[in-house]
Amino acid sequence: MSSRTSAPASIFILTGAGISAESGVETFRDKGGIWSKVRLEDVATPEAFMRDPEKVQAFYNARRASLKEVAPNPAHRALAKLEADYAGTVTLVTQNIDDLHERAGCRDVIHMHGELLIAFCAACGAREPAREALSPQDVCPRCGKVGTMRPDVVWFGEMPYHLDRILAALGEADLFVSIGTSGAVYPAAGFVAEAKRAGIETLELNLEPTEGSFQFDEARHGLASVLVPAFVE
Ligand code: BV8
Repeated sequence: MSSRTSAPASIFILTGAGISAESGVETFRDKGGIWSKVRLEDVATPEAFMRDPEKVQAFYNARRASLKEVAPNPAHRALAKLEADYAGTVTLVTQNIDDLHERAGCRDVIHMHGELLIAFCAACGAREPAREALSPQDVCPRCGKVGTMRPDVVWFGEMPYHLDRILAALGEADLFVSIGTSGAVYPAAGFVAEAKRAGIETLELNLEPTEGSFQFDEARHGLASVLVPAFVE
């Protein structure tokens, strides 16, 4: 790890939309980002899905389809290399619902906000691969209900996935690294404070300073495709 004298035993990494930006995946809160074009209340809440499932499915169908046109960038590949080569523990938690970490070769990615390529039945909890568009007319292959299949993503007001595993790993880490996230969405935005409370070293890698930068021991600013490989070297 650059600029470190002794390598930490356990690294906890949190990634956000910024790590996929140079792959061509839109971020949310940057200028021209997703939330400047559509209100999150209209597409990313359980209430929006109840009100207008066509609109919500169309929003996620378009994002799922666009995954076919993107590929992992050097930042994703650097983290895959870190996971493969590092002697200590690497925990990779992402807020992203794309599959670019996996396509770069990461084997254990914790998707705390779910995954675009999985469909979830709101009635029986069945999970199915979702490579193509979903529709409000879809039938759940397990329980047979119509209109209950939704993208397996965590909407605002819903509980993020794998929080027990995430918080346990954070508690055992020596270094917390936040990559390409504005730190605007909780509970992920609270991980840095959690890490500080636990006495863990903290590092932010982001294009520009965020509102939470002051909470980190160190913040490096620039492109993820440059900062992340440099960090891993
Ligand atoms: C919950 C998924 C109960 C699907 C998304 C206080 C405490 C706890 C909760 C709350 C709280 N206050 C409010 C809440 C509720 C709410 C919340 O946080 N609201 C915010 C708006 C205030 N949270 C929830 O509802 C969550 N559930 O709280 O449950 C609970 C309570 C206690 C403890 C546990 C649980 C559920 C949140 C899940 C929301 N789902 N979407 C989808 O993708 O459509 S959120 C959405 O934002 C994204 O999905 C993404 O995952 C998330 C984070 O965004 P970022 O990844 O950070 O992206 P952003 O655009 O903001 O930033 C990109 C950054 O990259 C920028 O800084 C930019 O400079 C940088 N960048 C750009 N290019 C590059 C780059 N960096 C490097 N290189 C580049 N090239």
